[in-house]
Amino acid sequence: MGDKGINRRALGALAVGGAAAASLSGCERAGPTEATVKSRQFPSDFVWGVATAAFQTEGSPTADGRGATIWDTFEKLPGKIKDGSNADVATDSYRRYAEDVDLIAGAGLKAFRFSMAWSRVLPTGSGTVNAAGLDHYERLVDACLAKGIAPYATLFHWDLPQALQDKGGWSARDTAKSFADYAAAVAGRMGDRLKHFITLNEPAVHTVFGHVLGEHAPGLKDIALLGPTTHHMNLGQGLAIQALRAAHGDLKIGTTQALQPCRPAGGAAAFWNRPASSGLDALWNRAWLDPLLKGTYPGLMDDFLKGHVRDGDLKTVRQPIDFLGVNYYAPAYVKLDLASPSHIAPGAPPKGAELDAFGRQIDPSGLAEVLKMVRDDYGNPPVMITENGCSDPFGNGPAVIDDGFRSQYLRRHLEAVKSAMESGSRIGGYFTWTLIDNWEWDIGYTSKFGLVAMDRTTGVRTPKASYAWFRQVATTGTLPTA
Ligand code: IFM
Repeated sequence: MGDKGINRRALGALAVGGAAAASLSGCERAGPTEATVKSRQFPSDFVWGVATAAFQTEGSPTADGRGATIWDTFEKLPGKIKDGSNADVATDSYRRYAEDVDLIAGAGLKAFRFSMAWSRVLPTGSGTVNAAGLDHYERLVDACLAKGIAPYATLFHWDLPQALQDKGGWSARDTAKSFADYAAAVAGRMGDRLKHFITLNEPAVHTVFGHVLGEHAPGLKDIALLGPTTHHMNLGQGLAIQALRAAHGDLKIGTTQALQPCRPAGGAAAFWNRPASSGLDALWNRAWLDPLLKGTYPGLMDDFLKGHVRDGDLKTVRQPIDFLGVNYYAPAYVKLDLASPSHIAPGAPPKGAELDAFGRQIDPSGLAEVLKMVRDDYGNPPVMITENGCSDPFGNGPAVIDDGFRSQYLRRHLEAVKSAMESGSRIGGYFTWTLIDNWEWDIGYTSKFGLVAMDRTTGVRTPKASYAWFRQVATTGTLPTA
């Protein structure tokens, strides 16, 4: 590893080491993970909601002139999706959106975070707007408003139009401009009613898993794409925020980042793992937060970004936002690996750690840690928790309806949220992931995160125990003790 801590070679090795991560054992013991709260009562204006994404739920991939996306292409490649499935039906929410909205209202929730499929609005990513695609989202927005639910629309949740990918995707600078045009088309049509926008969802995941590891669409494995993809997504976000504000001055605009504390495997004593964890922190967390909130990139990214950042870009990227969306599931562990050329690789959670279905540590203290980072390192911006939740154990079996484990996961993470608020974090809401068991990207239907189960033959929806639990929390604003 060079003196910059992480470089192209280093990240390449991290990618290679990814698959082996689960089998490596940590050498420190799991520490305490729970937060303590002074009061279990959330403020009366705290926003309770649920989050979904277009590709994972809508189905109807060619309806009303929708163009192909990179996930339509990727899911059909042999061996890419764990259960060989595709999202052609998913939760059928393009057609059954009104039922979904009824379920959200039935849970007493006042906000719905969904994403729009760029290729429904602009089938080839740029150029002519498809009015029929916008009609669908207008119907969805109106259905929410009619039930007193605030719609929060994410503009990009990984389903890039294939036509743009054919021209280089996010590694091409022009995609940033097309993204702003798409944002303007949406706001121009419905910004009079749709007041909450989220520009990007978890761009770090899309960049690393889609362009470096090849495990997500577009399925590329090229470390040289890390810099341009990161920068053009940041640039596109800046241009889109400008376009949204130009369309309607009263919009509330945020971005959603997958924040993870990056911890050296083996704990603080394993000081040799620290440069690796700082490197991951730079490209995973700070390459998105720093340019947006400070107008700079972390120095550890210099090697990747060389030649891609033009004069004036960082001014465009640094736009005022109304809230920072934080998605949190688990901390990341990183270790020095002398067997790899770069000496870095993913590490394992500490021994004895409680693990989720993905083999990651269930650790609410990681959420507290990223919220503290946002508070202390980034000027304490308003935050919305835009995703948090857990999956059933993986498999093709039926969903677990009596899912007390999910309510416990949510309760423990909500305690971390409340505790952070008591320490000064400006957190305005919490969206759980997700409403209905849906299509979980490269692992298909084997993972189930929903408050509601779905029969994939009939489409019939069955609320789980966690649905009633979350309703109780959302309608009273009070966290139960167990
Ligand atoms: O399903 C995903 C979502 O699309 C992005 N955030 C994490 C979720 C669970 O893995």
